[in-house]
Amino acid sequence: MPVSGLPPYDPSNVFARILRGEIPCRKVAENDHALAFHDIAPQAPVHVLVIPKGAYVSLSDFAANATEAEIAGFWRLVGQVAKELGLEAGGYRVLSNMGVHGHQEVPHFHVHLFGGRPLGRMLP
Ligand code: D5M
Repeated sequence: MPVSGLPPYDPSNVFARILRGEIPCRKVAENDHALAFHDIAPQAPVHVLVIPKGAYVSLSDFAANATEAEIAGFWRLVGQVAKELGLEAGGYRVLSNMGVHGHQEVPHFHVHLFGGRPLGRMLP
């Protein structure tokens, strides 16, 4: 049972379809547990999405139900992508929208990785 307040995982969501190869993505990197690809509507010079390969509807679902290996693999890929895209020198931002109040649009857990310019102060 998801703990996010969102409906149960829907395998027809767009990120599940990307994982199954049914629709294309601009892949950046992947490992056994996670995939990173460019956002289709970038909000910064670098705007990458990192998603787990497992079926988790939200951050809360992932945090509660993913294995230690999945959690480690996911966050290692976030850090790896930031490094490989040259974001460590200037810095970057990682953000996850969760549920209705968080304005989550795609019901497969993901984080946004933004960088490539000063991002300003984050506002709610
Ligand atoms: O944001 C979901 C994000 O997913 C939003 O920035 C657009 C992006 N998106 C949606 N469809 C695609 C495809 N097909 N490729 C790449 N990026 C995509 P959130 O509000 O956090 O759920």
